[in-house]
Amino acid sequence: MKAVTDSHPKGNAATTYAVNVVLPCLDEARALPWVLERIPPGWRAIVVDNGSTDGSPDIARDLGATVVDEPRRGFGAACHAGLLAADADIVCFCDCDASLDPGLLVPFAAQVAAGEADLVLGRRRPQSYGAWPPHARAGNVALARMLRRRTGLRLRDLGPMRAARREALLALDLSDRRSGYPLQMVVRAADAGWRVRERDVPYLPRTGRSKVTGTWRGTWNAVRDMREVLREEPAAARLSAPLEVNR
Ligand SMILES: Nc1nc2c(ncn2[C@@H]2O[C@H](COP(=O)(O)OP(=O)(O)OP(=O)(O)O)[C@@H](O)[C@H]2O)c(=O)[nH]1
Ligand SMILES: [Mg+2]
Repeated sequence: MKAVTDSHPKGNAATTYAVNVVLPCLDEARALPWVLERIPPGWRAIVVDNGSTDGSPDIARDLGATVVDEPRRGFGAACHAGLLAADADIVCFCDCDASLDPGLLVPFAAQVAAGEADLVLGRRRPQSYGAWPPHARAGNVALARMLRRRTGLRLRDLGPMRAARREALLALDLSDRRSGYPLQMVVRAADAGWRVRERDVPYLPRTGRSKVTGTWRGTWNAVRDMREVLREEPAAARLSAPLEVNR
């Protein structure tokens, strides 16, 4: 695999690192060409097909992506299968519905590679009214508030676009396989003392039919999964639980 050479933002030393982009995909045939042509040169796109029936995996393969099959439904199941299949130093995540441009992940990966952050998140800035329905925005504000209460982290969004080191991500041992996965990643990262940073990214209306945010059922399921994650004991308490049993 090709690695990316980038000059270090604070000095002359060049840093070389490989990047994989995990793209969870459920019936995104119409969005895939737009998404895959924006993968930065030298990066590997890992499209995780989650049981599409619209030909998405063949389209992704034809466009040069690595395709991983994850038969178990769920956003988290798809993201995690991509993380397990990745082999680069740095792993990025991006939705596969053309609402976010994966080309914008370059500074995300650079910030992680330079050691300036452990997890970089894209703060979605809607470019038109239709890009982000009001109920989803309001839910996100409430979620950011709950996250702050739980972890002390002051984030303004919990978007799907992100970058971190692969080995560190694996060590978080994420267990959610549905809509709570992105939140669990941030909560566990905060508990582990990671430096979490946000960068603005334009948020565009998705291509194709809405499955989560634009539907009541999808939104309700997402809220339920995220509530579960916030109920989880902090990492320290989880790890010390067996000792307490032995006392
Ligand atoms: N909803 C859903 N999306 C999945 C699943 N597996 C993979 N995905 C992909 O995960 C990404 C995010 O899902 P989206 O359906 O865009 O969720 P969202 O952005 O909250 O809401 P909408 O764009 O309004 O549907 C997309 O690229 C999906 O194709 C799954 O089981 N359910
Ligand atoms: Mg979407």
